[in-house]
Amino acid sequence: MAVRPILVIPDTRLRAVADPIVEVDEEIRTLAQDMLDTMYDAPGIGLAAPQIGVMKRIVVMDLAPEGEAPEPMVLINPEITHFGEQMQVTEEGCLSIPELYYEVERPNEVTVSYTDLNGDTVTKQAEGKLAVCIQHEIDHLDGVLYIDYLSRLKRDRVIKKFDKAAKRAAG
Ligand code: K2U
Ligand code: ZN
Repeated sequence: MAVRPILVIPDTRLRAVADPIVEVDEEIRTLAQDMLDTMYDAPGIGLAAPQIGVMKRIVVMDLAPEGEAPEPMVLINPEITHFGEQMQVTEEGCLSIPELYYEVERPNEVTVSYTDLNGDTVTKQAEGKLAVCIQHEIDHLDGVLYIDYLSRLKRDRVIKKFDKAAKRAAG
């Protein structure tokens, strides 16, 4: 049980490619719980391991409506095996790019295959907000951030804002 610090851009670890997980052991189970604790504390509906500085291919999500029983999901080595034809535009945010929200266009439906905490392979079809979250989190495992889908002007404006804040914090 541990809430861990969430990295914020321009931390370079957010741009690295995470490593596959070879074995679902106690270390991975503890990491998954820490990620869920950190996500709920933020609060958020998803979190990828690189966002807490752990370069492993694992993401957590919980899209249960507020006030209802939590529905935690842990996806190890997730891969999208199919993208739907239809696109959807939704407003996205990111715990590593705090307090900014922009509209992003993504496929409305995906099929994702992953390993669960029991070590079993799961294949799941998702649409709507769950499909968005799955794509957003798996992007994090490849060093891709949702601002990369914005116009160059908007993206550069966001990067400049956080670069300036980082320089000020460094003194
Ligand atoms: O990866 C993250 O930074 C967690 C995001 C995941 C997410 C972003 C956009 C759309 C769906 C999921 C956080 O949950 S950001 C906070 C948030 C919460 C609800 C809806 C949108 C954004
Ligand atoms: Zn994010």
